[in-house]
Order: sequence, then structure tokens, then C-alpha cells
Amino acid sequence: FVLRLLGGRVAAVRDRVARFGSAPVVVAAAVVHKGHLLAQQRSFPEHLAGRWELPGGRVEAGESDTQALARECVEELGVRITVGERIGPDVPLPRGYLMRSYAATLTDPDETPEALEHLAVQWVPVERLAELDWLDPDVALLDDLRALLSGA
Ligand code: 9L3
Ligand code: MG
Repeated sequence: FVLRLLGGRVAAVRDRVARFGSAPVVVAAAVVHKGHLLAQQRSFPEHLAGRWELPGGRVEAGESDTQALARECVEELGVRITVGERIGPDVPLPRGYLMRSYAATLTDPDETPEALEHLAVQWVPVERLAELDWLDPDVALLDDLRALLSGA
């Protein structure tokens, strides 16, 4: 366990150096389909399990934000996405990370997102956005997500 922890820290530092000192980025996708937003329920770590988030994850060394989002959506949901405009602010995360969010759509609208690494996924209409127990960083995006879903 300690070795794994150490390995993770070394990898994190290596990625940070690879990005020439700029803040490491976590990307998040606001995938919209037929006026609904795709939300996924975390399964780990324990203190986040059960709470909801936009799909996404860390941008790896050598990846663009768009490439990272596309990879994460295949890994987490098994769907291809088409990445659009940036939405909302960059949200600070623990350990110096920044979360950056983008609007997105399903590249093939007939593909169905599946919870491959999560507890559940759901399509949320704008009027139910506030009902979900979102992760703290995602709460900072709620106004922008509302605007996105309302077409504003
Ligand atoms: N995070 C928060 N909201 C999100 C995403 C995609 C990520 N919508 C936070 C949770 C984790 C960190 O970023 O602490 C890294 O995310 P992941 O690689 O575990 O998905
Ligand atoms: Mg993730």
C-alpha cells in the first residue's frame, strides 16, 4: 500500500514537471443530449462514493484537454464524445489541480453511456440538477450547467 502511494506521488510529480510547472488539470465533460445532462455517481474513494460528478479525470502528460476527455468518457462510460466550448470557471481542486470543464455531445447519439467504473449514470433534466448530491467542485458549475441546458 505504501509503495502504491509512493508510486502515485512520483507519477504525479513527474506529470507536473512534464507540464513545465503549469497547474495540473482535471477535465470534466458536460455531455448534453435531448436537453439532459449526463451525471455519474462515484464509486471511490470512499469519502466521495455515492456523490455525483461530471465525467472526466486527469489530463495525462502529452494529452490535450480534448484527448483526455475523449479517453475518460470511453474508459468511464464506453461512449465517444464530441467536445465543444469551455464552460464555467476553472475550479481549484486539492493538491494544486485545476478542474476545467467543456460542453460535449455524444458523437453517436445511439450509443448508451454505461457505469463502467461508477455506481450509476443518469440523464438529468435542468429542473432536477439541484437535487443531486454533486461533488464540491461540480457545485461551482451549477449555474453554468443550468445555462447550458437552457440553451442560454
Ligand atoms: N473531480 C471532481 N469533479 C469531476 C471530476 C471529473 C473530478 N467532475 C475530482 C475528483 C478527484 C479528482 O478530480 O479527486 C480526479 O478525478 P478522477 O481522476 O478520480 O476522476
Ligand atoms: Mg474520473
